Amino acid sequence: MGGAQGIDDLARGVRAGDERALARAISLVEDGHPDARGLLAAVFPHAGTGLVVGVTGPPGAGKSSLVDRLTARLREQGRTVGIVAVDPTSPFSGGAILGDRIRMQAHATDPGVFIRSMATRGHLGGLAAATDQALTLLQASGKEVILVETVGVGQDEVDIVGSADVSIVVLVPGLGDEVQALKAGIMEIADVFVVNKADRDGVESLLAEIEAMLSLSDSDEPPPRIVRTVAVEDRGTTELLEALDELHRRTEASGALAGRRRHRLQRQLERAVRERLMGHAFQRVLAPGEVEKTVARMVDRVIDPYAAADEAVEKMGLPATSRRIDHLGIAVASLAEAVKSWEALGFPVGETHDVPTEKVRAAFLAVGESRLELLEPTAPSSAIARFLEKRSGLHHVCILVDDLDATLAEMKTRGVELVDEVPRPGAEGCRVAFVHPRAATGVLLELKEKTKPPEP
Ligand SMILES: Nc1nc2c(ncn2[C@@H]2O[C@H](COP(=O)(O)OP(=O)(O)O)[C@@H](O)[C@H]2O)c(=O)[nH]1
Ligand SMILES: [Mg+2]
Repeated sequence: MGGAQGIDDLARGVRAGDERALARAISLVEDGHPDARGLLAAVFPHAGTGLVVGVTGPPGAGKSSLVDRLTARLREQGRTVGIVAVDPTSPFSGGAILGDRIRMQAHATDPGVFIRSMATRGHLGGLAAATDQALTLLQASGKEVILVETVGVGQDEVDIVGSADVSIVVLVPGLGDEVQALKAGIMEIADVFVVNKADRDGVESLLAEIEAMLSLSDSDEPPPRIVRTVAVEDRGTTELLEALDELHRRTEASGALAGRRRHRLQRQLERAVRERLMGHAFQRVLAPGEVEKTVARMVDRVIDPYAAADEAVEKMGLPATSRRIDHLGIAVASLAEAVKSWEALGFPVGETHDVPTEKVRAAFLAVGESRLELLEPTAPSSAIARFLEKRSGLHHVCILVDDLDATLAEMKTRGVELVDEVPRPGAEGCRVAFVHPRAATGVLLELKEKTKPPEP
């Protein structure tokens, strides 16, 4: 396709609900085509409505059969439907999708239904990103309900189901420890449990298993509904749709639905930033030759993965970490005298404050982006008092770190002599820890965590 005109036409086609335009648009986003970006920008203002229903569960549970039956119900009510089958294990020619296609044939000629399967493609952002974009396109096309079928294995799929407006988990009796096996990740996000194939033995024990699992939850939310269905006989599907609609109304009224949608947008932002940064990284600093050289140094144990990442990030022109000098601490016998001296030098000194845990009184003065801290002991037992018995002047250097626990843990593995192995409360409500002067060329080092925004 070519240029802005082509994109405009395609966007118009999508918004009009044109089936061929939608199919082409979804292919573009799935392939990571350069035109996809402009297309998404054009339709984005018109997306955001249309209920996204995630349908997940093990292969063969009857998800496609349920989607088919729900679609029939929705169409009877005059509602338009989009169906996205996410199946990374099975490309287009795969058996499962083929089966779905045949089953869905009844809807295939209905202009109120659009059916599409997605498979993993190699481009950055992966399946979850491509699925989000397909949902945006389907919403922009005016589909009122969008059913997303996934088998719920792998992080991508958990992400997809987790960001649906409503999530259905489909289970069937007689599969043994299925509830146990699904527990990780998927069970927590279920809004509705469907016990499908309720024509089979073992329904009661599966229901008991689900109830037992739900009774362990400490959530304040109302517990998920459990609905029994026999998809092939179209039994229970009306109740299932009622449960979905009821949930929709309730979460819309409570604001929970808006919250989920905000969360989905936030994840899209994070994913897009990650994708952009990684694209930049692979182009600039992780080009094939560069990667090999760095990995060779890692193989030789010359550099560790984190230091290598710091190098790469620095080459991208970004600060590797936000470490910087927060302040220099100066021990003084009299704070009042020290304030006078520094103000005479032309540095206004801020308010005096007591730090009872350290038995000191302190005041800060700004020097550009950094600061000096003047420290006067308030008791003979304070560290500052003992320091002043031997000398005066520079007492410590304080460095700001992102993650104090991680910094301490790393220093510990390097055998650094720490005064504090566990952080303690310091001035200005921040957590701090000291490194022994023996480990830092004779200077007492204070590490401070940036737990609140730096002062202006
Ligand atoms: N006995 C019985 N079979 C069902 C039921 N629902 C679906 N099936 C069958 O189970 C098989 C798998 O169904 P399908 O919808 O493809 O499952 P999916 O892999 O979860 O999408 C098919 O042969 C269906 O006909 C049901 O409620 N009862
Ligand atoms: Mg299926």
